[in-house]
Amino acid sequence: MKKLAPSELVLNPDGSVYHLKLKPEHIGQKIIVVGDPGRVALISSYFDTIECKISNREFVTHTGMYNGERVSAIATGIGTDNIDIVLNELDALVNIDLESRTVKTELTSLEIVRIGTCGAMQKDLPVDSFVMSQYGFGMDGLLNFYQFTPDKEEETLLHELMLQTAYSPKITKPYLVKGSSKLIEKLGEGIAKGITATAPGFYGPQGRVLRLALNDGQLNDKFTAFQSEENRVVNFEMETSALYGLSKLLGHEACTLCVIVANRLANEFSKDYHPAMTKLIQLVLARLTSK
Ligand code: R1P
Ligand code: URA
Repeated sequence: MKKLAPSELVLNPDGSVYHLKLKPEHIGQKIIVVGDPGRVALISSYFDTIECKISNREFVTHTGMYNGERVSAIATGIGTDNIDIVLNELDALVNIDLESRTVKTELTSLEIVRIGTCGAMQKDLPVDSFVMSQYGFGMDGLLNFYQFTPDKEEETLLHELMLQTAYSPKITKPYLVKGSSKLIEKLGEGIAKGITATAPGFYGPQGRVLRLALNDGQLNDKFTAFQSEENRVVNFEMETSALYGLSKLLGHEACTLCVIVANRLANEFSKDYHPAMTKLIQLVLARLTSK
């Protein structure tokens, strides 16, 4: 069996994984990931008991019990580059024997739910309401570094999106990945759903013009107008495509739910999204741990 070199699987002197600073015993099988490190303490404030709090850089982890289940809340920081680190290190914690540095023969599948904030791309999705990502449309390019073969449904929807938006190769080579059907069904009742456009930035990549002109200033309008059967683009954020892509490749279940903090069509930003975030956290914890 191939032994992973210290330069490839990087461990700290205490045996923890390099960036997350976690050991296998520090995480549960149910994981909630958030961009904002401050959101982790809000999540763990609802745990029945807290077992450990570990942090390094922006990667803050609290693990505890909720409704009889072991749950970890982990901050990823912003962006798909950080998702590459978090997903690979989480997978190493469960699927690589860190002592022998070899991949285990029996693999573990994690349930990973992202609770984020986002900007809505449809008029009927108001600020402070919730939206779930059925698909992640990646404009970030991360998955292009890995061998990924989309299934027929993903391939068809990607083709349709690129066609209807006349997506320019000058921007990036996009990809599209479906979220976990199992988690979407378990967590999604009564929540608006659709395609999430994951951008490699908050400003230009999401069509925001402060002082710089864009290569395609019409892209947001084309996302809003896109329609394919019942599918439409519902929101912009910055992590879901990579989370879905890497989870699918590594054999984990993943889905994203967000509080809408901006409605780009109404030119509106939430006056205070924290009450809505608190509600979403409670809803996800209850549904994720329901038997
Ligand atoms: C941008 O403000 C950040 O907020 C969103 C985006 O995906 C990006 O990370 O999510 P989080 O609130 O989870 O960070
Ligand atoms: N997060 C984003 O990435 N975009 C928004 O518009 C709001 C939150």
